[in-house]
Amino acid sequence: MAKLTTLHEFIMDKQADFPYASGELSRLLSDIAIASKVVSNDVRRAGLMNDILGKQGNTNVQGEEQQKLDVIADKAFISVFKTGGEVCGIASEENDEFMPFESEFSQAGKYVVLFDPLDGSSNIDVNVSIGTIFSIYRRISPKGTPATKEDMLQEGDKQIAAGYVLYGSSTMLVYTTGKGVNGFTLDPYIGEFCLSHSNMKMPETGRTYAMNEGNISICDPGIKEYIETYCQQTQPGQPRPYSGRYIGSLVADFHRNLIKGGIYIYPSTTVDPEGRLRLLYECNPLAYIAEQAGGLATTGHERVMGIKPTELHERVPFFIGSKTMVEQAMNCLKK
Ligand code: AFP
Repeated sequence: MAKLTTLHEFIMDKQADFPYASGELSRLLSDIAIASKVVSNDVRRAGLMNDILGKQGNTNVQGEEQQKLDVIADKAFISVFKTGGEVCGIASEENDEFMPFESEFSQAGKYVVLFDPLDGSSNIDVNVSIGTIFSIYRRISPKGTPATKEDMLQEGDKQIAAGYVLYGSSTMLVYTTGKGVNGFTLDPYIGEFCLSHSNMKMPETGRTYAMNEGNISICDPGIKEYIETYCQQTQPGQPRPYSGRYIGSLVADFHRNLIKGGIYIYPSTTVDPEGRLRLLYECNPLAYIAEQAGGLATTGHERVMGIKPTELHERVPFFIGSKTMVEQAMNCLKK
């Protein structure tokens, strides 16, 4: 068997791509891998442990009911960020406010991390794939001071790195630092993420669409037109219409589309005029990965990563996936 490249080895090799790198980003990525192994272990045992599975008993700032695993994952990631020394503050989908770290040690860190500790939490109790999504920015505030809200509210274009961990049939970590996208599968025998998907490219088009079609009557008519015209009718030269696949965990739907080609749509609706997905914790990091892999991510009208955020928990309509499919959907909206 050929020798596997571990995530740690890969990160160290890639550090040479950034001539002035101090190693902090490399250490931060390694810390993320450690936290995700902890969360992966909890996810794998969830069905056996009453203290892991089920509702936490409170709602988060989005008004959504928190699951115990949401909180466990949130704490696991915050703990590695607080003790690593590279991060001066974080913002998480599970917390109302951003969290500047208090210690001098952390305030010397040059990065902030924004993350969704467990995306797709309504799938936890039914053993369906869920994931963690993260986004790393260089702080704007001076080193040695507490992190500020401005550090958190940066355009997606300013991301230094982004990625996700998918707790699926295997656990995978996929990330980019702006030089392509690479995926690592957790080998449970040795407890290491190993390179399994190098230089990932999203096919220019695909045959799968993911959308909560229960919302179709409360969307812009352009969405209905896109779904009916492009997805549900057999296209010239094709044997049948596209396949509809909606997991309800964005990270899992995105991962499938990244590998096989496809589109994920969460548009604005009359109930959620801004859409449902969070710009900072879900859309920007996946948009960075999509673009790095040759795909597109828009609100239906503009590039997601060009938006200047104004609020921590801001939502945007989201169209992400294979370039041609996203462009076709946007053309239908224009009409
Ligand atoms: P949760 O993490 O709160 O379950 O949200 C999941 C999510 O942000 C995204 O991962 C899903 O695709 C989408 O929301 C599901 O939303 P609907 O239930 O409205 O289809």
